[in-house]
Amino acid sequence: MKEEKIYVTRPSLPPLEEFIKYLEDIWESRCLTNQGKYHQIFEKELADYLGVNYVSLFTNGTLALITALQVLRISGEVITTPFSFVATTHALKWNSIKPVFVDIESNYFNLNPEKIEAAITPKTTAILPVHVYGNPCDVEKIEEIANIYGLKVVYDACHAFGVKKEGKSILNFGDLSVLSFHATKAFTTMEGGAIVCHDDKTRRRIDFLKNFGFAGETKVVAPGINAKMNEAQAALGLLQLKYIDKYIEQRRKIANYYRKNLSGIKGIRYLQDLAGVKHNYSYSPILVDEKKYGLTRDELYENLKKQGIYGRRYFYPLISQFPTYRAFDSADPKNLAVAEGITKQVICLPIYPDLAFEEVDKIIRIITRK
Ligand code: T4K
Repeated sequence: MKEEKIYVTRPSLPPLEEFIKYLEDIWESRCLTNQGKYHQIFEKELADYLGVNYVSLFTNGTLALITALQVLRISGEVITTPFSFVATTHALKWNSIKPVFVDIESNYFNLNPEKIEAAITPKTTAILPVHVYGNPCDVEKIEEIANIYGLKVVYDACHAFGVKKEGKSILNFGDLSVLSFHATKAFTTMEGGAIVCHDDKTRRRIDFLKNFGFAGETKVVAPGINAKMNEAQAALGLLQLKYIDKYIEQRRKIANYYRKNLSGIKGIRYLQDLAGVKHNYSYSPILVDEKKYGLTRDELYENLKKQGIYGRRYFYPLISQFPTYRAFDSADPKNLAVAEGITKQVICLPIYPDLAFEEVDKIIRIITRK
């Protein structure tokens, strides 16, 4: 039994020799960035893999989110969730957009569509939901509301790489979806991200905006930013596509093992897979019901830590509790009762393809106190 620390995640990487071949080619060509060969090939192959029309690669998910809002000229107020990583709301702030927090539902912790309409004002221009832990939002209901009120929908799909619903990529819903390929994600290019869109006109606008607004050697059409993925990362992404199915399959086995062994433990809830959904098992959240389990979430979190298990309380505190946002009316805990409850109960357990089952057993033993 290894006695090393076990973290919430650990990146999956292809054999180094395979990556070195790509690096040699990049060195030789001296083409390092600005939509080079690997950038172009990876964009195409990634779109095919994901089952979407167009992918535009980015430096990271945060810049992709900020740019996605620019692409659609979103302004005023945007309805979003407090139960996410801070980057979701920061992307609004960087566009001088006011976030309006709406509560989540208690099954999969995504934005509750039933609560959206009450938060719409004349200033609302869009909805920014998050497929939290890769579990799909109620995309049909969100689309219905967006259509009635003439709102745009940008999905923060940073956790939802490869997720499908009834065989169709979840990234095909909404106007745009944003991915992250950060080191902590199921699919990684070290840092990285992408915007997924449905038509070529939009893709071109995205490409202008991520390259300073250039639409030709001397033509600048918008105050764009520099958010291009470099060739080494694109090559890594290309290579990762060969292995991603294997990675996700291994994650699935670990998730099922946790679920089987934690079922029946009073006060511990492990999420069920959704019917008709191909999950990516990028996170492994449990909810700790203090009264039934006999320990608080934080006590269990500390117990795990004492034994070298570094789970994470994603997402605690809620975004709405950070100083930048807590003064907004919509950040009032009374408005966000479900999110306020879940944020105090959740721990994401370690899950990654290289996690050994003996390590998973150790985690289960600590939780079940056996
Ligand atoms: N929207 C959502 C919903 C997101 O979750 C995120 C990012 C974004 C937008 C923005 O996308 P990016 O701009 O990041 O592409 C991490 C990540 O930094 C962040 O990408 C991620 N979400 C968030 C949920 O988690 P931290 O501060 O918890 O990461 P850190 O460095 O503590 O890493 C966690 C564990 O992972 C470490 O204890 C060990 C392991 N690890 C980490 C890194 C960076 C490794 O083994 N190797 C590594 O290189 O934020």
